[in-house]
Amino acid sequence: MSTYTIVTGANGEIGHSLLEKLHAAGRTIIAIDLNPLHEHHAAMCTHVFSGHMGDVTNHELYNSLEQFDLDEVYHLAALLSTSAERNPELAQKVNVGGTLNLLELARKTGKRMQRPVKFLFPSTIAIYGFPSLTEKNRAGAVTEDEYTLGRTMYGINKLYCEQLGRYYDELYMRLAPTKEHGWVDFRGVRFPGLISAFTVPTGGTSDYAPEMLHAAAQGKSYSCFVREDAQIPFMAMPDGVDALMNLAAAPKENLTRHIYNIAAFAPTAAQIAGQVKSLFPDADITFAPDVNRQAIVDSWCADVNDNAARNDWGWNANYGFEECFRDYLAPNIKQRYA
Ligand code: AKB
Repeated sequence: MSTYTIVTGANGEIGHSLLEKLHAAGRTIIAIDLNPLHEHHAAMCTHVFSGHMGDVTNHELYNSLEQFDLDEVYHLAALLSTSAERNPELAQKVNVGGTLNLLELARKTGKRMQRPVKFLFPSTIAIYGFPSLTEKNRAGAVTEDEYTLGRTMYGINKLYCEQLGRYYDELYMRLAPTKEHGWVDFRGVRFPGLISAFTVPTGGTSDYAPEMLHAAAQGKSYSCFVREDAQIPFMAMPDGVDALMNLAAAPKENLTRHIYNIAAFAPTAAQIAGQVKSLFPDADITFAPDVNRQAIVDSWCADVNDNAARNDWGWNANYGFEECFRDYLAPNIKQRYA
């Protein structure tokens, strides 16, 4: 009998790349998303739940999912930082409620199968919160346990879900007479801003980097909503997807924590614009900071320390800043808009 890999948010920008890599790795995939998958991606999955049945807050969905034996859950569905700030109640419902529903599904399935279900959780640099730019710049690359005082609804949602995952893995219903914890093997990475050659994200605050690039590739002008000196970490999409899959494959006994920072490069917005212009010399990029979105970016860390991921499961990004633009973005994005 098959065992399945669930991907929620399968139609999102991480979802597309993850489906391709999981499919190439021979997984039997159940895709879940509010929006129907394009034929190309749907063909990689044995089951696709979309519309009302693709809503991670809909309990009917879980009645249908309980029949499947599961190896892994990649729970990508979420409202990103800008969308969550515009609708905090919906963010709580989707980001926290949806995660709780998926953790419950994983726990019940693990208990039924008598082996843990791996739960891969994309957390974020938005869980960090700096009260001032001076403090952010002084801190430099932060470790997982410093400055975890997120200042957005999204960051706070994700930080809570990191703790919820740890609770399900280590402590769930510790007063029960039977063993209820340990049926979920909870692992996650804190993603920086991700840059894909194929998709443009929606609803995030790190979106200025991919927006700038995709606008230039299409010959459109772009007005950047943060200052030229705004700095947060970024990563090429293939590295982000590899990070999730490599963490999933790591032997549990090597892991010293549930949530890991992962780093690749940490450019300023002006440096990103410089790289975009080196690919598209006619790019028309101007800077018109939006005070509120700028404040969100200023509250996030300038960079992360990823020593734990390097030591525990051999994390290492394939693409540095220049390689990302030269070897991954340039060839793929030119082809995409050709
Ligand atoms: C966002 O901008 O909200 C996300 C993130 C940094 O997690 N891309």
